[in-house]
Amino acid sequence: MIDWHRKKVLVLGLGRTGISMLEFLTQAGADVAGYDAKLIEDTRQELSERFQIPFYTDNLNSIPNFFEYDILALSPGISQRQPMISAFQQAGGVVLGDIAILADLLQNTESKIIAITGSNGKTTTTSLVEYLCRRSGLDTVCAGNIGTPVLEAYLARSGKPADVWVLELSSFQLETTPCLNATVAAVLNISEDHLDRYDDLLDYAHAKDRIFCGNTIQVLNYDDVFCRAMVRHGRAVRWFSLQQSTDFWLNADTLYKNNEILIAQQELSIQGSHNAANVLAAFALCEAIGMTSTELVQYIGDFKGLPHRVEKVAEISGVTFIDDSKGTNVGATCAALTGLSSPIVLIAGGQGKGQDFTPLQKALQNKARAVLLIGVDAQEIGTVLQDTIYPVEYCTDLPEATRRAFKLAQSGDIVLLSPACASYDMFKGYAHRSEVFIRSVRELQG
Ligand code: UMA
Ligand code: ADP
Repeated sequence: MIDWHRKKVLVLGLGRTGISMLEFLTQAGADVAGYDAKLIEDTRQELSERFQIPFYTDNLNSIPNFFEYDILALSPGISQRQPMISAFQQAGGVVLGDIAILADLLQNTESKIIAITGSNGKTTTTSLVEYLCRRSGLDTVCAGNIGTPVLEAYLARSGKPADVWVLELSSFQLETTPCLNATVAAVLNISEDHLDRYDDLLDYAHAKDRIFCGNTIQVLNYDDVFCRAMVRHGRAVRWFSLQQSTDFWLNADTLYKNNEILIAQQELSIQGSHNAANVLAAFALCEAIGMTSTELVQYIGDFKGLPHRVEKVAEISGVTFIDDSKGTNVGATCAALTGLSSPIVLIAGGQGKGQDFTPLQKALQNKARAVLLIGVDAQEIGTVLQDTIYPVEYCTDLPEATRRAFKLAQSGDIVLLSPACASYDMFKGYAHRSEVFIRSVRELQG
């Protein structure tokens, strides 16, 4: 285990993850300092009172004796490819993140780790696994990209060991995790996301593949070419598929384990084939830590979906309004469109993160009544939807787009908010974007 006592550690980024690292590291006796590119005076004062350590802001190169730290502890929002950070590494310094610190704490303990990544379906699958573990009576901690930083969760237990840690991990978090040593881990799928941070799709897929470091059982999507390439020599692998007979698969609206029927898709409360894939992956993960298919099938029907993910929010004059604000990349929006059958007025746009929007053409074909675009990268989406037979219009904000969508929709249609983009150009986050959408829909009702 890492001996933190008197280690000189600089924590980079003072959001929720950074604060949890400060808390853990100061308690562990490290000699800590903190940095955030945007540290306002009030926050600095608050943090200084709480931690009594030095805090820095502005540029990394303004930090005194930067190269004399032993370790840089990075928040996920900060890329280790920033020149100062890669220079630090090249000079022999260690760079790691909160997941690496947790992995170190849990090694040689009895706790199992179930880790989940992928471009889409992470939060749903993580919540499914957490739910199934809890229902089967396991003392379960769920943390990571889903919202609670892992060290915040660790400290909250005051040293009490858990049976299982269920971790949702982003590519950002995996970049700074040399070896997780999970009991079992899944990569659900790989499609374009975060290309403003990675060189290309392969570079992004490599970051996700790090989840398998250690003697970890691999759960992989047989339908995804990137996942198929992630099989590691000598490892146990559990495949799931919506197309092929594999370990866990879907055939004629029924979920199977090899040749054994598990459950009919219609008995699941969560809709769409993408959610069937999430359930198959969750089953494979839970079985790998010893749960039986009988208990998994017994519990799964009661799992309700999560908000902001293809969630019906209202019906007005025969038009159904669906909130998929969590559809923050092209793959997610395509999955949402594929799962819905009525004519759709799609509201999309926001921060495009360098994605190729072309797959939307096919997903919208024979389905779109109209497309309404908002946000900084609206034009980029509009460009790939030129020459379509349905109208593509630009709106100044989400309330205007919602009103216009209702005008264009006919009875029986769906108005779908599934932006294929991040929200930060116009909103505080995807939940805020949902709020604005739902408020706009309520005004239409009024
Ligand atoms: N900052 C810098 N320099 C930079 C960038 C950021 O100093 O170059 C500072 C910011 O000023 C800010 C702080 O870093 O004060 C924010 O740190 P952070 O962006 O790492 O955010 P946290 O609050 O610690 O939240 C992070 C995850 N955020 C990101 O990965 C961007 C949360 O995932 C996660 O829930 C949380 O840790 C707990 O693990 C959010 C997310 O958007 C939901 N994830 C992406 C996704 O799902 O697509 C990957
Ligand atoms: P993540 O945490 O990876 O963003 P979520 O479970 O929050 O994933 O789902 C986000 C969106 O991605 C959903 O609104 C849905 O449109 C889409 N989605 C969910 N699961 C899948 C999947 N397995 N494959 C493709 N798209 C999916």
